[in-house]
This record gives sequence, C-alpha cells and structure tokens, in this order.
Amino acid sequence: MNRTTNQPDRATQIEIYRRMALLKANDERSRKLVTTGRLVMPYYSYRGQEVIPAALTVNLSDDDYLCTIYRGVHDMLAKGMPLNALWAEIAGRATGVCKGKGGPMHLTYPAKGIMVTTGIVGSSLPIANGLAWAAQLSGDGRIAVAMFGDGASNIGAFHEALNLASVWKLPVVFVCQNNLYAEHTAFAKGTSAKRVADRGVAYDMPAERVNGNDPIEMYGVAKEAVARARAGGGPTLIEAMTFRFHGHVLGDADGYMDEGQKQAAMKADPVPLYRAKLLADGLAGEAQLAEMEAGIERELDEAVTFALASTLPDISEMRRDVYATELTE
Ligand SMILES: Cc1ncc(C[n+]2csc(CCOP(=O)(O)OP(=O)(O)O)c2C)c(N)n1
Ligand SMILES: [Mg+2]
Repeated sequence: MNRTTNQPDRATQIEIYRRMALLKANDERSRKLVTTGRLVMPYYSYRGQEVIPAALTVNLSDDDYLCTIYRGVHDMLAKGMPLNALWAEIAGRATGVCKGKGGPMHLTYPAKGIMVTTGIVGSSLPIANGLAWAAQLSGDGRIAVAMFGDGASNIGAFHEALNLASVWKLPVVFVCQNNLYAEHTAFAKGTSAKRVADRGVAYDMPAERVNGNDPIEMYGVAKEAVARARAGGGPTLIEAMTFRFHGHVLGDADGYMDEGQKQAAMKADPVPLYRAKLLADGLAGEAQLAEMEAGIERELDEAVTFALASTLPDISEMRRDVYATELTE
C-alpha cells in the first residue's frame, strides 16, 4: 500500500472522527438502555472496533453495498443508517427500517446500500459476492463490502466466497474485524493460521493485515482496496486488528478474556486517542469537537424518544414483506 498518497485530507479526518464518536456514543447508549431495563434485546457490543467502519466507509458511496453481522451496528451507522429508524427497528416499532419486523439482528437499509445483517456466521461473504456479481454484470460501478469476524474465517462460506470472488474478479472487499475472540474462544485457540490475511494467498488475492485501530492506516488500505474493486481489479482481503472491549453478548461475564490484555486495549481506546491526535495536529479545535459530540448526544436522545413513542407494527403486517409477490425480469 502507498501510505503517503493515501493519506486522508483534513475534512476526511474530521469526518472519520465524527463517525467514530457517533458509533461510540451509540454503543454506550445501547448498553445503558439494556442494563437499565428500558429495552430488551440481545446486544453485541462493538465498542473498541469503531475505527474500521469509520475509516472504511468514507471511501464508499451511498450506492455501494454493505453486508454485516449481528455486531455490525457500527458498520451500518457509519454507512449512513438514519438514527431514528435504526432505534425504532431495535425497539420493534412500525417506524423502523424494517417496519419493526427485523429487530436488532436483521437490520437492513437498501437506500444506503445496507443490504443484510446476519446472525449466521460467515454468511455475509457469499451475499456480498452476489451483490458484487450483480454490479459486475450490470456495470453500474458499485462495489460490495463484507464485514465479518475472525471466527468467520474458519467457516466454509469464507473459503468458498474468497475462491469464487477471485476466479470471477468480483468487485468486493472482504473485511475481517479481528477482535481476537469468536464468542468465548480466543483467536489463537480456534484458528490454524497465524493471520487471517495469510489465507488470501490460497485464493490468489491481495491480502493485508492492518492496525484496525489506526484511522490513517485503515483509511489508506481501505481506499486502495475500494479503488481496486471499482477499477475491475477484483477482491481484496483486509484483516483489521482490533479488540472487543466487552464480552460476546451483553451480560456475558467475560471471565475467559485475558484481563491484562483487555485493560491494555481499553487504555488504548482508539476514539479518545484519535480525538487527541486531531487536536495535537491542529486539524480540529476543542470547541468544534465538543459541539460535534454534544450534537450526537442530542440526536441519540431524539432517536430513542422517537423509537419508544412509535407504535408497534399492526398484526396485518405479519405476513407482508416475507415473500415476493411478483417476480420481475
Ligand atoms: C454458522 C454459525 N455457527 C455458529 C454460530 C454461533 N456463533 C455466534 S457468534 C459466533 C462467534 C463468531 O465470532 P467472530 O466471527 O469472530 O465474530 P465476532 O462475534 O467476534 O464479531 C458463533 C460461533 C452461528 N451464529 N452461526
Ligand atoms: Mg471475533
């Protein structure tokens, strides 16, 4: 990767931070609402992994496709899912992105290219391939991004998807968010390869392990992969190293996690670190960032109020949107 020419400009750096701050605040709000009993849902915290989607999605257009997983609310927000409709969906309300019928595990928002959220480990990759293939056939210039975890790289669908994407030179970027755990199993205990990126060799695909907590590095590698896909150069595998601050699912006692490693990761929290870097580099001012963060909190207040005040879907909605009613050419 050319790390010099791929540097984000000032406006892009501030936008990456805005997305990171939004994701962090949204995660904190989610955990608060669940732990205080105001919302009941399974919640998979992405706290600690904010840099990856924030620095990647600034390289995408609204039309580009994103397929992600149960932990991927950060991916969706970074890609532009509107907060009110997101929170309404989480709360199962008719005003939600899926009319309250998807819930927190199955969020979609095709208007911003957010095509699927899946709880089936590894399934975001072949779905992204299908979308990338459609883009390739129609020549519409879109690309697809598949987000998945380190554990997913041990699933058959990962290997099948990388193989086919390479053979057909599909415009797809595979992004493994390696948070060092798959449920309760540490990465090294369940994965034969030392690095997920090494698996790219088997599929004749450019692959790189990057520091997924470094916005500048993540941005540069993502930019190159997106440009390659868009130019017809085929797929890329990015292994973005990060850390999951909390257990697999909210309520998990996380006793299986290495406490020292966890404390060190939390001390190196990428969100305040990047904030401090922007200030030190003179790219943003304290008042500007404080105002931005206060604005995010206000938007979250509004979204939660909107969601909880919205009505539940009507019973007549139960079977609508389940099956296609007509097939088009
Ligand atoms: C096909 C399949 N197998 C097993 C599971 C159970 N399961 C849910 S999450 C998970 C761990 C996935 O870990 P990883 O891919 O690293 O993603 P992370 O949760 O760390 O983001 C497993 C095994 C599942 N949902 N789907
Ligand atoms: Mg993982």
